[in-house]
Amino acid sequence: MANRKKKKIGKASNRKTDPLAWWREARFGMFIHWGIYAVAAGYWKGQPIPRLGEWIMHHAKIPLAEYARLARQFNPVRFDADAWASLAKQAGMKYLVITAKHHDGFAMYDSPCSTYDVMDATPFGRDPMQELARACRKAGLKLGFYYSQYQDWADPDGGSYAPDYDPTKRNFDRYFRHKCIPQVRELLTQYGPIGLIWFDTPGQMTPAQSLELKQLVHSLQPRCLVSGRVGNDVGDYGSLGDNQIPRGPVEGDWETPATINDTWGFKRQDHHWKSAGTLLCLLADLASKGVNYLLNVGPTAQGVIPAPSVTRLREVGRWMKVNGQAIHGTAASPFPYTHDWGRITQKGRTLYLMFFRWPGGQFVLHGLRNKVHRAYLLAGRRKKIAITQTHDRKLDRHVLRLALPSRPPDRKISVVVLELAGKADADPAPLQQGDGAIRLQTHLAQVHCPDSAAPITISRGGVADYWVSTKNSLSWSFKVFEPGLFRVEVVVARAKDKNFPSGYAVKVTLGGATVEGILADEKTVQNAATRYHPEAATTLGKLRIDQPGTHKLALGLLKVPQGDSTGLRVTCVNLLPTR
Ligand code: FHN
Repeated sequence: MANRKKKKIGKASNRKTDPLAWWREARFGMFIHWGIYAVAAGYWKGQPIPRLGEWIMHHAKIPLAEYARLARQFNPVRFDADAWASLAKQAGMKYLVITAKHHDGFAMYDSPCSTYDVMDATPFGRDPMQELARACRKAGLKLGFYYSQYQDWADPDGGSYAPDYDPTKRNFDRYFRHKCIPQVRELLTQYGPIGLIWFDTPGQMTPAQSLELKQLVHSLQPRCLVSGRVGNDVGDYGSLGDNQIPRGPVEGDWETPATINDTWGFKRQDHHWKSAGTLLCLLADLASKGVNYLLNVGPTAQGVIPAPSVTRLREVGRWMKVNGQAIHGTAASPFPYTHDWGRITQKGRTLYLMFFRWPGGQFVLHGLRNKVHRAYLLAGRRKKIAITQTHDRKLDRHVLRLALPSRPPDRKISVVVLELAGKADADPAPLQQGDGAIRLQTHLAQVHCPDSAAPITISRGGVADYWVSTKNSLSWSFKVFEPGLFRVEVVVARAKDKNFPSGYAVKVTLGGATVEGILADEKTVQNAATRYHPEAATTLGKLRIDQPGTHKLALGLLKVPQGDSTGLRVTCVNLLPTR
């Protein structure tokens, strides 16, 4: 994940002067991973090769000369640039980013500085990037090129993530000057205006090299954006991790690249397609946090986007046709936390409530301080919804009640539009929600680190990272409206390629009472966001809150299992009403 400087969220973009304006408005784009790896399609010498399709050369340890022979079989006669652009458009996507060169080093366009490209090495004889550039212009989509600037497995000096890669035996700068820079120049001079260059995996590039690339792009096309993965914090916008869903709003301009099944490049054996409903939840979730969704398809070696991707994108498009205004041009939710029933975006004086689960009947939203002039459903006949608003001064409790129809107007995500008297103003404190639950997310916690040698850091994704000291703790202040007995649940995230942390003992203190216990993966959290970043919840016990008002909860660490260096990765503490 690339870091970058923080910028203000929800900033007004001036379309003419701000090169990021179109990108912020877009919110949704199509990623395309297409290369000669699609010929192998996840198999090598008859054997299925695990993990990502576009990494087959690396994972199956294929010698370059053998891998290069795939090019001779690459003849995508069914490739139709207009059909791809029109599918992206139908899905409600506003930009398209395609792999011009991935880590395998093979250029999917006519590259004058290399013969390892689609024109010289394949029987195809057409430049797909030229055709896509034309198709995107016609369809009104921005076109971006993915370019692997560091990894190049075909160049003797290119970078690699292979365990035996020895930078002292290679001259990366020679590759950088003889291949990378000339190819980036080609991409920006051969295809007309380019929306962005999507660099990836900067590896061991120096700040000077990253900056040189960025300046090259801007010198050739001043309005072309440079993705954060150019490295060393110099990109025009940031890229979160692959398939990463942050827990709360992310400050600045960010995008999540994501897969529609599990691979990026086509794999015959990957049938793990996300449903259109899941894709829409992810789109709404990211938009509610101010993050763009760059959703990938992996076309076959014949040039066809797999049918399951097409079906799903068309379904997404049907929803976007009716509800797209809740996504395009929106900013993150005014609430700093997520709601259990769905997600919120805002635009001007309008709020969009996107319901993943339709509550039907009376729906209660806490903490909206504005007067709501009008509420209506986006789907169907934009039916008006009756509103009641109250404010309890003593508790500073703002309640909005909506009288919703019993049946959801949309089978996937139903959207309720709220027209407000002014710009949305939400109580920033964590609040007890309409369903009685209190969800205390880590990104809203106060961090206490008396042991400054091992501080807890909260990641941009909203996870407590490297929490290994029993002297340190987290706490939250929150408002309770309906006191009672609550079940205390602690949710933790699993670190990449690791098991759930086991053996961590924690303590929750609320008022004078405490509950403690050892965290286990007793209940995995199932939602659209946890597929690649699993979470598990442990119930520690029950605690009573007697009075309405502001309360404070502290989470302490009692014991760290021996030999664990990952630390406790807490994402949330839930107080769930119980008897
Ligand atoms: O290694 C690549 C991977 O193949 C794919 O291109 C993704 C897309 O974001 N980026 C890299 C890993 O983060």
